[in-house]
Amino acid sequence: PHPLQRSAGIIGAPFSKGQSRGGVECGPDRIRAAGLLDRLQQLGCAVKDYGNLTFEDIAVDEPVRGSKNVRAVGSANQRLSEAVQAVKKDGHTAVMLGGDHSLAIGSIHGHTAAVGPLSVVWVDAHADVNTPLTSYTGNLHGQPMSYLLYELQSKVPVLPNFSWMKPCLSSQDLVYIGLRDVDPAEHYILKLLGVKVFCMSQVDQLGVARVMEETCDYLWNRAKKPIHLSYDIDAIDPLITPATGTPVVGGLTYREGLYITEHLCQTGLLSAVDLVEVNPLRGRTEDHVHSTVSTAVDLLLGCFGRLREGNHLPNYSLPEP
Ligand code: B3U
Ligand code: MN
Ligand code: MN
Repeated sequence: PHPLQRSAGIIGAPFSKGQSRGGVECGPDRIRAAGLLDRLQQLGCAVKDYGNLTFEDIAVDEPVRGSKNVRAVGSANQRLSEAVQAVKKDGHTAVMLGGDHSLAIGSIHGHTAAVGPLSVVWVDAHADVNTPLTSYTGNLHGQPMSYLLYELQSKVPVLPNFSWMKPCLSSQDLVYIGLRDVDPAEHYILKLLGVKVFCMSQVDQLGVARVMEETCDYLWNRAKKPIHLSYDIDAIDPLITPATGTPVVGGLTYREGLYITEHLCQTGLLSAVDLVEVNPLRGRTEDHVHSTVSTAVDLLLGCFGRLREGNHLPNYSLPEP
């Protein structure tokens, strides 16, 4: 569909308790301040900003089996899930601005609750599929996929403030792109479940165009379902997007990162997008922050039909002399 037929429903999720570095809660406002809404509208995309979520303040949140802020993460994601459901019921493509990647729990849960089974494309340096029992760090932003996958249900303990959610994704409906920092337990899980992974070696080998063709062929082999794109900014090389909590060398180029969004937009199936882990406090210079935030905006514009060849509105006409 033409971008004009699309609309974006934007949810800010200023939440950082899925990891330990302050600043990622400033992501949504920085991305808006970089002109996201105006630039989407210039493309011909209708935009509704649902504002920033507010999160319950949880006074006592002791670690559970080594994992930190479990109650806060559970509660925040419950609110996010409801917000995403409301945006989908209003008919928009949902855009969730994080915040850390633990927010994918509520975003994907809410998206599925509203539209049914999904295909998920997870673009990240990391697999984020630790269970609370395999995590070295205790950070929930490294665990969201383990809560979402049906196949891991028996490996994830019951956690406080998570009773509102149930797994809602089959491992066959998931593709990872950009991986280059995967823990041993995560690697074991990916192999055990036979998850489709295009790690950075495969991006090198195949090129991003073939990766995207194979991603869609793989997902559509089952059925064409609405696509949820969960984009961790740390998938992109830290030379371009350094303002993030856990940068990893050897990432996607700006062009590869953008191509992923353009390709998914052209499928016409993109139904929700997460853009997470932008941390304005992690850039050493203002240039680093600017480069990170403007790349995040460009990725989102790619999701809504911005083309590098140029765009014009369908009612465009040349001025008469
Ligand atoms: N796998 C590690 C590191 C990590 C995951 N996601 C990020 N970092 N951003 C973990 O904490 O589970
Ligand atoms: Mn991530
Ligand atoms: Mn990551």
